[in-house]
Amino acid sequence: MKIGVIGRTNVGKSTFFKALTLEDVQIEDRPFTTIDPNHGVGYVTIECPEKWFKTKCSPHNAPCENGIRFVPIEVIDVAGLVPGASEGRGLGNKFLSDAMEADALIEVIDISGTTDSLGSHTTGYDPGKDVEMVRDELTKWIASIIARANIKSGADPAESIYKNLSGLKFRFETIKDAIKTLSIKSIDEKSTLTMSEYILKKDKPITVACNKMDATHDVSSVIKDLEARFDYRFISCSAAAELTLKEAHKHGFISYSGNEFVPVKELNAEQKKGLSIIEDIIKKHGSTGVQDVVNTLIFDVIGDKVVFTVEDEKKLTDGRGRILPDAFVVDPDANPRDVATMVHSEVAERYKGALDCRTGLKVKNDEPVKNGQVLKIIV
Ligand SMILES: Nc1nc2c(ncn2[C@@H]2O[C@H](COP(=O)(O)OP(=O)(O)OP(=O)(O)O)[C@@H](O)[C@H]2O)c(=O)[nH]1
Ligand SMILES: [Mg+2]
Repeated sequence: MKIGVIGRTNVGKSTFFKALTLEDVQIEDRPFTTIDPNHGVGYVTIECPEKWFKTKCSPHNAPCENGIRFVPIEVIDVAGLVPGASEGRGLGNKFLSDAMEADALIEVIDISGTTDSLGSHTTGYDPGKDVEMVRDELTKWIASIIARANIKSGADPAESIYKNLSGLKFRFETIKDAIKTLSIKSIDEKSTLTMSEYILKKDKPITVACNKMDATHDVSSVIKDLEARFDYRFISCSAAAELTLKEAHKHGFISYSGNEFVPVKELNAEQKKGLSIIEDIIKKHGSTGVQDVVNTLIFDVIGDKVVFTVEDEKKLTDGRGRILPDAFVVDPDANPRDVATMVHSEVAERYKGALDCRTGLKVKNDEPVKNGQVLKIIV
């Protein structure tokens, strides 16, 4: 699973990315700070099954903090876009192909309305304009690639279009579905646009991170307005607040887990003041929202699941005696055999079945696994 962080320039994409990955990236209050994409590892979170099993985990691939497991996912932060990007304006459409490396997208918008369509300072800017712009630029750009497909008479149009879109991680099935469902008969301006919309919706699910909520007067009415206008999930967040807390935690000033933090070192007046502002944000909104954006995208919008795997169903250990060591993000329809493939190709080859460690019962080989399930793969 790879998530792309996209959006108009100067909305806080790199701040959001850094808050997830703690990679050292450039953040500045000006347009086009990011040019080349940044790659890192972020996490989706889920309750650790240790509590249910009344044990204590010893994680391997997915760290655990206060009963919350952090399951790794790849994240890319790309250059920002401006209106006309699909035709080369701003940093052009290179960023668009960088973003298509991802299986799903977090679109960051600035709900404080203090930056305009070109990323310059303003007041009262409507963030919905950016949602429209990003949707239109992505759609037009993909449509222009579909339009270049060289469909020879008698050939399967899906194959030519798929070939043209290669590297952008669209599925062949989706392209075939689009042609059938939309009854596409010819490649023209209208058909390429509707096809582009269809395949983007299916293969690049989006959740919108409504960033800078700390600088926004009435967050809920902005979100309500956006929800009435667009068919996306909108989650408010403050990437800057999350980044401050993660860095303070990393450097041993505070302990931050879940939606709470406590100082663990004597703090100076400036640090205390900064943290008290963030405390107010959390009191008002429940959290900084950053992790909620990721979890909403993974679990609610895509429907992916997290599955834990063990070798010994009684001790819940792997071959090295680590308790509940590994967790994987799997597709919505992944079955136990697919989970075995994620553990190791060798495990998949020797796969004989799987046990649900909570019930002790065998699970069906062709049924989708459940979120939070602990499986022993029988080999
Ligand atoms: N108030 C507030 N400011 C933020 C927040 N997140 C980011 N910013 C500020 O927004 C400005 C732009 O941040 P970046 O992360 O560089 O934005 P970007 O979208 O990556 O910008 P480009 O790469 O230039 O497209 C910086 O001054 C950040 O400190 C937030 O949650 N609240
Ligand atoms: Mg950036």
